[in-house]
Amino acid sequence: MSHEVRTRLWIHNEEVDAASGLTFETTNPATGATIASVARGAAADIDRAVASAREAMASPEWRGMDAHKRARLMWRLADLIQENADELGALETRDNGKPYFEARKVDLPSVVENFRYFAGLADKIGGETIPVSGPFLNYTMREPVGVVGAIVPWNFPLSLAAWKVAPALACGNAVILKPAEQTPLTAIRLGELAAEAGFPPGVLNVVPGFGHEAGAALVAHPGVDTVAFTGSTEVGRIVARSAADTLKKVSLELGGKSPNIIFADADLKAAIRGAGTGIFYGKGEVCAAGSRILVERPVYDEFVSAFAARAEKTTVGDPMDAGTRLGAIVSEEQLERVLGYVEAGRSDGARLVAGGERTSVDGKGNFVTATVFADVDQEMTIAREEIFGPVAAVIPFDGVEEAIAIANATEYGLASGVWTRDAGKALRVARDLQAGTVWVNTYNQYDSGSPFGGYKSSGYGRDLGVQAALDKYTQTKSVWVAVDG
Ligand code: TXE
Repeated sequence: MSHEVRTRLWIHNEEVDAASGLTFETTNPATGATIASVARGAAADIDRAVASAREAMASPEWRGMDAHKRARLMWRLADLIQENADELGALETRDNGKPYFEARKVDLPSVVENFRYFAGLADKIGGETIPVSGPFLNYTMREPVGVVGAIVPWNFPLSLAAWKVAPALACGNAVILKPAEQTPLTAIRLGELAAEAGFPPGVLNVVPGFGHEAGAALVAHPGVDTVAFTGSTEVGRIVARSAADTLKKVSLELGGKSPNIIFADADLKAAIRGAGTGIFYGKGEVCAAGSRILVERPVYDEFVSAFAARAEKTTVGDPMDAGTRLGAIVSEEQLERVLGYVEAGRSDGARLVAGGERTSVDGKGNFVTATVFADVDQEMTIAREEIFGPVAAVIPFDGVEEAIAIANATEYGLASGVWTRDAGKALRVARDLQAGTVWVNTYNQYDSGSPFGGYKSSGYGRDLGVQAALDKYTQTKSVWVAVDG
């Protein structure tokens, strides 16, 4: 990689050390090697970032910027991300452990597309004129909310940052981005590229650091107007509670335990492929992972043996190798969590039909084999709790009613999948599932234009989509003008 890894805070378009002078290490989970020491942002740094962002929001350069120009800056940033996609993809792979082909061929193109999509929105944000009673002209204006705190996790560090930064900038806000402590590197680089694209100082600040330090300070800060959070349900609750003190709006994209329902009349080959993508893509460290695979009894045995064979063929390896399909689990801590769930599956009496082992590449790294448990009961821990790893729980069912009942018997409601050749059945199930996304005869599809977010304990608010962007990142002003006569 030719570009030097950026490791400091990015505030007011400059690299700075943390006020405390402290740093933390970020490691490559595929080798255990330290990649870099990163500045450990905390409350004093959040203060600096907020001051910078508020200055941007008050400045003619940003607040007064022509919307067409804002759109052009976003396009320029998209171009720069594309020009640097090899470097960013490799950095993401080193920091997160995901296969390079996922980072480079899936994540990076979607990040570029995201900035372009929302660049298109930047100069199309208008209000309404409303036919009110009386001699008045009434119209609305959609104004930026102000300073946005964006807190993102480690599973899709750059993509999830883009999901928040792109619409927030399109709507004219200033953003303080707090990446996860496990994967801070691409976010810092994004700050640098935004400056290179021409965004004025303070429009995008990046403060790496720990959740309980930088993250908590960002949520509590009175100078931050809204928080867009993706992470665990547990921390989502803490964020919502803390944000209440300053009455800031929050949006929460949290965990999931998504059902992927396979009916006996499905194209079974396609369903097996889809179930594999659903749980093994991204090492299963995907909030929408199809971690509960519900299979109708007539095809249950056939599915279990074919799916186990598929899991056995999911190649664990060096994330930089083109043939690798399962990379390294992001951290030692997460690996322990995943292995703990494998143990829970065993002791609860589920039948382990594939994987379930810690493994290594060249004797190193946090790897686990693609794991499938069959004969899982909805009451078991592995069917109720988010594992966030490549561990599938296969659950048998009889008929539509039971499928829907099992699918909805979870505190979560992020995503879901349905596999059937019967269109009426698919639509019925899509109607009755309590989930923010339903995929029919496919899985893990995303688009900048289609809203994504949860029902129930999977959170509230949506990422992506024009309406969600306007809801989250603008506020509405109603203007009344008395008209003569
Ligand atoms: O998440 P955290 P963790 C789930 C998944 C995973 C588990 C734990 O099941 O196994 O959560 O992961 C920041 N105030 N998901 O512990 O802690 C933190 O620094 C403000 C699902 O890594 O929620 C990071 O930037 N911020 C999920 C971000 O929150 C705080 C993605 C997420 O970290 C904070 C990640 C605080 N008090 C984990 N504490 C998904 N839905 O995709 C932490 N953070």
